[in-house]
Amino acid sequence: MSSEPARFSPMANAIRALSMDAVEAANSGHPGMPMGMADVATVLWSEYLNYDASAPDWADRDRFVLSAGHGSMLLYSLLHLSGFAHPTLDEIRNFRKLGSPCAGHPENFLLDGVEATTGPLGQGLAMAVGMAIAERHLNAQFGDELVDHRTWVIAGDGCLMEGVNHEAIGLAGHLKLGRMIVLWDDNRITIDGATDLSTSEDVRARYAATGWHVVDCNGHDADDVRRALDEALADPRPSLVACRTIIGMGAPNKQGTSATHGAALGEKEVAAARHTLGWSHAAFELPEDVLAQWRTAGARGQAAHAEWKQRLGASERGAEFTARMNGALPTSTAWPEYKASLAAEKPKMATRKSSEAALGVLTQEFPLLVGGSADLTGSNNTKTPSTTPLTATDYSGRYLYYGIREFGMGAAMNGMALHGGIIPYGGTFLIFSDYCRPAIRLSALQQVPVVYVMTHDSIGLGEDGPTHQPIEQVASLRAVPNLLMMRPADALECAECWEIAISQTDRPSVLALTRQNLPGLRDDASENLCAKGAYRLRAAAAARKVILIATGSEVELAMKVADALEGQGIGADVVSMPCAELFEEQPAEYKADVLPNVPPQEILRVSIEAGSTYGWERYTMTNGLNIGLDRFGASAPIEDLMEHFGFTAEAIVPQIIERLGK
Ligand SMILES: Cc1ncc(C[n+]2csc(CCOP(=O)(O)OP(=O)(O)O)c2C)c(N)n1
Ligand SMILES: [Mg+2]
Repeated sequence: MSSEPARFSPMANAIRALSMDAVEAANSGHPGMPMGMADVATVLWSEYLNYDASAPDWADRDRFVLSAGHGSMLLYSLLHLSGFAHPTLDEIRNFRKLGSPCAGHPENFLLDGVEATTGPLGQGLAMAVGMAIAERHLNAQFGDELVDHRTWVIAGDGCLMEGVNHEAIGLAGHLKLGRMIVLWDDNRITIDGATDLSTSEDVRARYAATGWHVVDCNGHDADDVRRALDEALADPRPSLVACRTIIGMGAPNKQGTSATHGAALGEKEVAAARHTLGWSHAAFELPEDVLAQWRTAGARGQAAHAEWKQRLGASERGAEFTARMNGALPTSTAWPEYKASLAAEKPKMATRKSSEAALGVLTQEFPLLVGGSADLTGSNNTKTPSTTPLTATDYSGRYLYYGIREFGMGAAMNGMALHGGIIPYGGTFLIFSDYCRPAIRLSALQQVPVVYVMTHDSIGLGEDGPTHQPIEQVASLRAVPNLLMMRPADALECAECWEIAISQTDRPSVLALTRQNLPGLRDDASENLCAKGAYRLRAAAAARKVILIATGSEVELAMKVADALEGQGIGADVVSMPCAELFEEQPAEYKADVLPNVPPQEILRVSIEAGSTYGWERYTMTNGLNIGLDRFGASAPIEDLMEHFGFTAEAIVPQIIERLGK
C-alpha cells in the first residue's frame, strides 16, 4: 500500500467488530471482506448512498447490491448501524443460525435493505445492471421528479472474474448506464490465495473497452475514496471504482491473506484485532457515540424522502406510479376478447407464434411489460408493435436487444423485477436455458415474477439437430422449486399460460414453446384451465382403460393415440398437463378426479412428452408407460424425426395394447 491510514475510523471499526464477532459466534462466515471494505462502505453509506433507514421501500432510494455476498456481515452491519428495524443486534448474534434473517448470504426476502440475494458470484453485479436499466426506463416514463436514483455495487475479485461479468458490463456499457457505480474490492486475494495464481487480466482495460469509466483509489483512505466517488459521479459513463484494499484489515497476523476470507479469525486473533483497531468494547457492544454517528448517517435521506413524497402526492401520475411499482395490472377487456377469439377460431399455429399474438395484446394493455431476446427476436417472437427498442438514446422503449448474453439477460431481468415497476420477459431457445440457468434459479429463490420465453422446445425444432434440441431441460426445470415450468398445447393454452405468468407476484415462469405448428384443441375459453396445471381435455368414450398425459406439442399426438384406441374399443382420457407445479397445488379431490388412484390393471397411465422421461413416474406410477426421449436427438426434418423416435400413434398404440395385456 502506498499510504497507510492515519488511524482507523470508529464508524468503520464498528463494522469490523460486528463482522468478526458475528463470524466468531457462528464459527462460520467471512470476516475478511467486511473488514477490508469497512472504510469504503462507511464513506458510501454515510455520505453518498441516498436512502432512509426508516423507509426501506422508498421507491426512489438508491439501490445498493452487495455482489460479494459472502461478505454478508458487511451488509448486516450497515443495516443495523444505520438504523434499519432489522437486523437487530440479537439477530446479528444469531448470524447463520436457523431462524435469523442474517443468513449465511444475504437473502432479499429476509431483510429490507437487502435488494438482491447474492452469493453466487457475479450475479449481484449483473442484477444491478437490470436495476439500473429499470431506473432509467421508469425515469424516462415518469420523469426526474419521481424517479432519479443511482445503483451502487460492491463486488469482489470473484464477481469480476465470473463469465457473466463480461455479459453484464457489456450491456451496461452499451446502454450507457452512467448512474451505475461498481466499487471493486481490489484486494488481490481469493480463496485459493493471491489472484495471480489464476489471472493476469487487466480488468481496468476490459472495463474501459466496454465503455466504462475507471478510477482507482486507496480503499483505506476516506479522502481518496471520496475523490474517486466524486469522479465517478461526474462521469457520464458507468463507473468502476477500483478500491485497493487489504482483506481482513485490522487483524494483525492474518490480514492480507486468504486465511481471513472464509473462517472465524479465532479468539486470539480477534483480541489482537481489537488491540490494533483501538476497539476496547466487548463483543456486540456498540458505543453510543459511534452508534449515534451511524444513526445520523441513516437518517440523512429523510429530507429527500419527504420531498419526494410531496412530489408524488402532487403529481397527477402519482397513483399510476404507485400502482406500477406495486406491479398492479390494470383491468383489460381486450384480453378476454382475445382468448374468446382463440376458442372460436381454433387457429393452427406454433405456440411461439401464439405467444407473439398474446404478447401483442398484453404489451398493449400492460405498460409494465418490458421484453427482449438474447439475439433471437425473430425466432422467439418476443417483439410486439408496442415494444419499441430501449436504447442508450431512448430509455422509454420497452424492448431490449440483449445480444447473445442469455445469462446476462436473466440476471438483468431479475434486477428489473427486484427494482419494481417492470414485469420483464425475455426469450431464447429452450436449450439455452442451460446458459442462464443460474439466473433462473435466482429468480425462483428471490421470488420474482420474471417470464422466460423459451422457444424451440423439443426435437420438433428439426434440422438444427441435437445441439439445439432440448432433452432434459423441461424435466430439470420442473425440479427447480418455486418455478412454474409451463408447456402449452395450443394457442388458447398459450394465452392462459401467459395470463398465469404475468399474474404471479412471487415466482418466475418458463414458457416452453414450439417451433412447429399445432392445431387448436379447445373451444371454450371461459375458464383458465391451465391454472389447474392439468385437466381432462377429452374424456374416454368407451370404458376407460387408459389415461394419456401429455404436454405441449404432444397433446395433439395424445389425441390421435386416443382416437386409435377408441377405434379398438379401448376408452382413453387425454389429460393436458401444461404445468405440473400448478397441478401439485390442486386439492386432492381434483387431482384424484383427473388421475384416479386405481391399479394399472384397471387404468393404465401413459405419459407422452418429446423429452426426458425422468420424473414422469410421479404421474404414471411404477407400472405406467413413459413415452419420451432419453437420448440426444438428431438432425432431420421434423416428420422424419418424429417417426424415427417413435412419436407417432402407430408406434405408441401397440405399446399401450401390449401393456394392457390384450
Ligand atoms: C459462482 C460462485 N463460485 C464459487 C463461489 C465460492 N466462493 C465464494 S467467495 C469465493 C472467492 C471470491 O474471491 P473474492 O471475490 O476476491 O472475495 P474475497 O476473498 O476478496 O473476499 C469463492 C470462490 C461462489 N460463491 N460463487
Ligand atoms: Mg478478493
